[in-house]
Amino acid sequence: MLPALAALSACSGVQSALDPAGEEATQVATLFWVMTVGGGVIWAGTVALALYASRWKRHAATEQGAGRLIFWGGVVFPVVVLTALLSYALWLMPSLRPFGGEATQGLRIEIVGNQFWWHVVYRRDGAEVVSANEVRLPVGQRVEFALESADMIHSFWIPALGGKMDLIPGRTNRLSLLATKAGVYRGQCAEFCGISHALMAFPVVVSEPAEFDAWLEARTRPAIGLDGSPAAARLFVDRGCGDCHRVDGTEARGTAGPDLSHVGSRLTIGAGLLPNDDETLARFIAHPASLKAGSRMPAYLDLPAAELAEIAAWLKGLQ
Ligand code: HEC
Ligand SMILES: [Cu+2]
Repeated sequence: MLPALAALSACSGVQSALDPAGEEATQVATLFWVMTVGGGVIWAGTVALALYASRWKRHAATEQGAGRLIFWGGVVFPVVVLTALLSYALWLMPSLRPFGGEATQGLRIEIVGNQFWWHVVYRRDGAEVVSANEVRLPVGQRVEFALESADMIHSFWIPALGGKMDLIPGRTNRLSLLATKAGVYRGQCAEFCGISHALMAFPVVVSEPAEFDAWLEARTRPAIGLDGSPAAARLFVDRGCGDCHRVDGTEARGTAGPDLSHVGSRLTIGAGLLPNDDETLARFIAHPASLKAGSRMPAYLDLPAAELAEIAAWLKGLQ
């Protein structure tokens, strides 16, 4: 009973393919239920027949009668049922991968998978907004994704919105999603890519188009809190953080790590690892690998606590 309950509790919530909030995910969920019910009916029929056979008083069946049973029950029935289920699945396939064009209203999101974080670029009407480890989408608008990888094969999967698609080095894969319900969901890398693969997730925020537009527009400018602490901004560059991270409006121009231009406004840090606040930021910066094995960011255990707190507070202020 308990394992069954535990299994079922995974069927709702922010990362469930059975609790769809997008057009593609709804089709996947429908396909799942049709296949499950179809399989269930056949299973029940088989069990009923087996029970019937085990209780059946022996009486001679004619060879003709047995032949008829085998023909209808063993050939016609499975062929009809399997053809129907397969045709239904094949009929759904083209609509599960609808592509771009004018239907996407010009919003394109490029995702680059890295061990173990996501580089995210929004493009619309020539504007470019760089972010990381979080995806924001307008509700009711089709969005096109271009998926690439910088190292391993990763897989981009937002179960509540649609099916998964691999990120393959040297290739650009395309995916399109239409979110139908506003809310906060969770995406996850779905292809083993190294020791912290399981910790390579990201929040997905689906909001009303006007809210999304305002959010995107604000991201085209340097963060509000950029001048909050000139000392911390200086430290960030002097300590080499800027060699790997970009912060719009400063000298920090690195690309080996996530863009931190508006990191303070993200829901999580470390790709869905921890809630985003001063304390978790400081912990992550001091020793990423103790929170996330194999993390490509070096430890900063030699950084004085006061400097660490100052940098963390400044980053949290980058809204
Ligand atoms: C050698 C490159 C490198 C340097 C130098 C570096 N980082 Fe990082 N940083 C990374 C990488 C790679 C990640 C992604 C780690 C992961 O999630 O696995 C990261 C992640 C982060 C994150 C979490 C970002 C997010 O989107 O959740 C913060 C915050 C951060 N670094 C701050 C700093 C600070 C502050 C410094 C300087 C004291 C610094 N980093 C120096 C490479 C670097
Ligand atoms: Cu992975």
